[in-house]
Amino acid sequence: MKTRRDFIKITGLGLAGLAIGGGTFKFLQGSSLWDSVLGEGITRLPTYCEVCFWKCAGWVYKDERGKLLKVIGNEIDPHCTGRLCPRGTGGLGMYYDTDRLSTPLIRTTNAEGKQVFRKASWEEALQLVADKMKQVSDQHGPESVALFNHGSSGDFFEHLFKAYGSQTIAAPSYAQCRGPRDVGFKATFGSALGSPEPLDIRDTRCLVLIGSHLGENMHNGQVQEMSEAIDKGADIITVDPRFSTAASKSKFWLPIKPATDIALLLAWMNVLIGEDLYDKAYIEKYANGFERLKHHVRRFTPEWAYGITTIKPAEIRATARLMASAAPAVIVHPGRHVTWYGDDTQRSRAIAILNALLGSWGRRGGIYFKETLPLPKYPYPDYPTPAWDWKETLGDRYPFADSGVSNALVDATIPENGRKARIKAWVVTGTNLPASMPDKPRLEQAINALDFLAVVDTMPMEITGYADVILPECTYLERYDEIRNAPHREPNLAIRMPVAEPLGDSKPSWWITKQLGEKLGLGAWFPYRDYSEVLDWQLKQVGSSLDELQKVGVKKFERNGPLYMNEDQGYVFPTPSGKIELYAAAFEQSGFDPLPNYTAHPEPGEGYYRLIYGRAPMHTFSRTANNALLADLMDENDVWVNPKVAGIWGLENGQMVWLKNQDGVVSTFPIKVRITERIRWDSVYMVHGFGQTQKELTRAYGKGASDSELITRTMVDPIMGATGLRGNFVTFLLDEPVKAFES
Ligand SMILES: Nc1nc2c(c(=O)[nH]1)N[C@H]1C(S)=C(S)[C@@H](COP(=O)(O)OP(=O)(O)OC[C@H]3O[C@@H](n4cnc5c(=O)[nH]c(N)nc54)[C@H](O)[C@@H]3O)O[C@H]1N2
Ligand SMILES: Nc1nc2c(c(=O)[nH]1)N[C@H]1C(S)=C(S)[C@@H](COP(=O)(O)OP(=O)(O)OC[C@H]3O[C@@H](n4cnc5c(=O)[nH]c(N)nc54)[C@H](O)[C@@H]3O)O[C@H]1N2
Ligand code: SF4
Ligand SMILES: [Mo]
Repeated sequence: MKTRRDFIKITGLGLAGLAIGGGTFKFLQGSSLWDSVLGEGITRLPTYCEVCFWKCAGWVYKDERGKLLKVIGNEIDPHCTGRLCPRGTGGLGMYYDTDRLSTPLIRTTNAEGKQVFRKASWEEALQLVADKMKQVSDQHGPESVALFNHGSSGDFFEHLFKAYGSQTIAAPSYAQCRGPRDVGFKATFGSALGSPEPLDIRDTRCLVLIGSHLGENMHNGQVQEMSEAIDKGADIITVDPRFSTAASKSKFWLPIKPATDIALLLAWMNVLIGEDLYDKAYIEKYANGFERLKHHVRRFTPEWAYGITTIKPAEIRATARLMASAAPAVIVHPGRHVTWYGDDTQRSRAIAILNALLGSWGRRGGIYFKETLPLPKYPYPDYPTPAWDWKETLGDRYPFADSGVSNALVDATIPENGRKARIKAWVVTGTNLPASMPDKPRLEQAINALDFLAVVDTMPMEITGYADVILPECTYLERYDEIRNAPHREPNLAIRMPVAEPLGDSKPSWWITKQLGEKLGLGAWFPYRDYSEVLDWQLKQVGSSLDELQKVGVKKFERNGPLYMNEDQGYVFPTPSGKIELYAAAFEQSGFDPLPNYTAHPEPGEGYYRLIYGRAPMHTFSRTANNALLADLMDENDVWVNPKVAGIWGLENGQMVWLKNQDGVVSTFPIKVRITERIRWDSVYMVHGFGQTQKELTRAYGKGASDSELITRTMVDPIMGATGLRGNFVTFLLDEPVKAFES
C-alpha cells in the first residue's frame, strides 16, 4: 500500500543567520576596473554563470577573508564579451541566500502521524537513495528509474544514470522549450541550432523577431549583438501581441493576434515568391522542393493573412520587401521558447523555410557555421545498453522526438487505462518541475504514483516538498563542473572552479554522483578523487591544462572550416538529400504536413483572455525569485491588461486581482493590474517565475502570481511531443476567491 505523498513545508531548516553582503551590488561593465585592485588582498577565480543557460564566463573576486565581492564578465568570452547581464551580476545572491538548503533531508512521519522532513547525514541520505534505486531496479529494471534534469548538475547525473543502466532521461528545456525549433530546423537544414544559436546578429541588416523578446529575454551575446546591429543601422521587425522592449527598438512592430503566426509566415513566403524577391540562385543550387512550395503558398496572400492575423496587407508586403532588401544579411530569428500552440514544429519549419528563401543560412549577417572543439571524453568504461529508454515511453507517438520528452515520462509514471506504469522512481536535479511543467494536477498524480522521489536542489523550491529525500547541492560558485565547450564562431573552452567552500553541508553534484555510484557498485565510472583530475586530463588532451584555464578562464581555438559558405565550392547540407528540404518528405512519410499549414486554434470565450507570459531582464524563471539582489530590482510580477479591457471590468492600475482559468483553477495569490496599451485586448501577459508557494522562500513567498498553475491545458505537438502552453484563458476575480465562490 502506498501512502499519499503529502507536500511538506521545510520550515526553519535553512541557513538561518547568514549575513548578506549588502550595499555592494552595482552593475559594472567589464573587469578592467577590478584588475587595478587585484593584488591588495583581492584575488579572482574563473567561473561560468549558472543563473541561466547562456553560461557566460566570468571572474569572481574575493577578499582575503574569503568574502565574495563581485562576479564580472570575462572579456575574451564570446558568450558575454566582458559584460554579464543583471542576473549574472546578481549570481552572488544565490550563494548568500539565507534560505538555501544546507543539509540532506529525509521524509518521515512524526509522533502525530504527520509527514515531515528530518535532517540526515550524507551517509544516511545517500545510502537510502542507493538502496531505493537498487530495490526498484531489482523489481523492475534500472530503466524504471527516471532522471529529470536541467543545468550543470544534470551532466553528472546523466553519467551516473547511464552507468547504472537507465537512459530514461528528460529535461523540460526540450519539450517545454526549444525542442520543436530544433526538430523543425533539422528537418529543413539537417542540423539543429543548439545553444548558443549560431546567429550572426552583429552583422545582420535585418532581424525579424517572432515572439523572441530579446532585451527581456537576456540571452547575453544576442542582446549585445542586437544593440550593435541597431547602432550599425540594422532594421528590426518584431511580431508580438505585446509591445516588447524589442518592439520599441523596431522599425515595424506587428501586433499579431496570438496563435496565428503561421499565417503571417506563409503570407511572407507568398510575397517573396510572388514578387520574385527570394534568392533564386541560392534556392536553385541548394534547395529541394521549391516548385511545390511555390504552388503551396500561392493562395496564402497578405489579404488572406489579414483576416487571420489582423496585420494589414500593406505591412505584410512592406516587411517582406524589407527582409528581401537586406538579404542574405537577414535573420528570421528561430526563437528559443517555442512551445506555444502544439503546431510549433510546423511554425519552426515555416521560419526555417523563410530563412532559406532569403538565403541566410551560411551567409554573413545570417546564420553562420558554428564550430565546437572536439574535446576527448575521460576514458570511462562503455555504458551498458538499457533494455529500453525514454523513446520507449513514446510508443508510436511523436516520431521526430530526438531527446527525452518530459511529459511522456510523466505519462509513463501514471498507471492508467489498465496499463501498468513503467516508471517507478524519479531523481530530479536542477529543475523545479511544478513551475516548469504544465498541468500540475497530472504532475502530482505521477508523483503520488512513485515508489521513490529524490530531489537535488540548492533551494527549498516547490519540487523539494514532494521528495522522499532532498540532497542539497552547493551553488555554482562553490564547485567544479564540466568544461563549458559550446559552439561559437571560434571553438572555445571555459571553466568553473570553486571560489568558496560549500556553505552548510551542501555538496557538488560530481561528489554526490560519485558517492551514489560507489554505493551502487559502479566505482569504475568514478575513478577520480576530485573532479579537477578529470578536467585537467581533458584539457591536457587539447594542449592546455587546468592551471592555464585557471589563469585565463576562457581559451579560444582555431577554426577548422570557413565561417560562411564558400560559394565556389558549393555546400552539402546534412539532410538525406544533401539539400535544404523545403518540402519535408520525411514528415510526409509519417503522416505530417510536408509543407507548413495554418490551423486555427481555440479562442478565449466571453470575459476570458489568452494567458501569455515571458521573461523579465532581472529574473530567470523561478530560480531567482528568492535572490535578494534580484528581488531588490523586481520582487513581484504584474498582469498586463489593455485599457479597453480594464474599462469593461472597471480595473484600476495597481489593483489586486485573482486570475481564474478555463478549467476553474484560481491563482493561489492575487496579482497587481498594470493597465497598458502595450498589450492587445484579447490577451493578458505576465512574467513567469513568481507566485512561489513555499513559505521557506522568505523573500519570494506569495509575491505575484504563477502562470504555471494556470496552465492546465496543453496542446501537444504530434510531431515531437512538446506541450504548447499558450492555449489557456483567464478571467479576473475582483474579490478574494472565497467570496467570489459564495456569490
Ligand atoms: N531574463 C531572462 N532571460 C531569459 C530567460 C529568463 O528566465 N530570464 N530564459 C531563457 C530561456 S531558457 C529561454 S527558452 C528564452 C525564452 O525567450 P524567447 O525565446 O524570447 O521566448 P518567447 O516565448 O518567444 O517570448 C515571449 C514573447 O512572446 C510573445 N508572444 C506570446 N504569444 C505570442 C504569439 O502567439 N505570437 C507571437 N509572435 N508572440 C507571442 C510574448 O508577448 C513575449 O513577448 O529566454 C532566455 N532568456
Ligand atoms: N508556465 C511556464 N512554464 C515554463 C516556462 C514558462 O515561461 N512558463 N518556460 C519553459 C522553459 S523556456 C524552460 S527552459 C523550462 C525551465 O525549467 P527549469 O529548469 O525547471 O527552471 P527553473 O524554474 O529555473 O528551475 C531550476 C531549478 O534548479 C534549481 N537550481 C538552481 N541552481 C542549481 C544548481 O546549481 N544545482 C541544482 N541541483 N539545482 C539548481 C533551482 O533552485 C530550481 O529549483 O521551463 C519551461 N516551462
Ligand atoms: S545571460 Fe546573464 S544569467 Fe545568463 S549566463 Fe549570462 S550573465 Fe548569467
Ligand atoms: Mo528555455
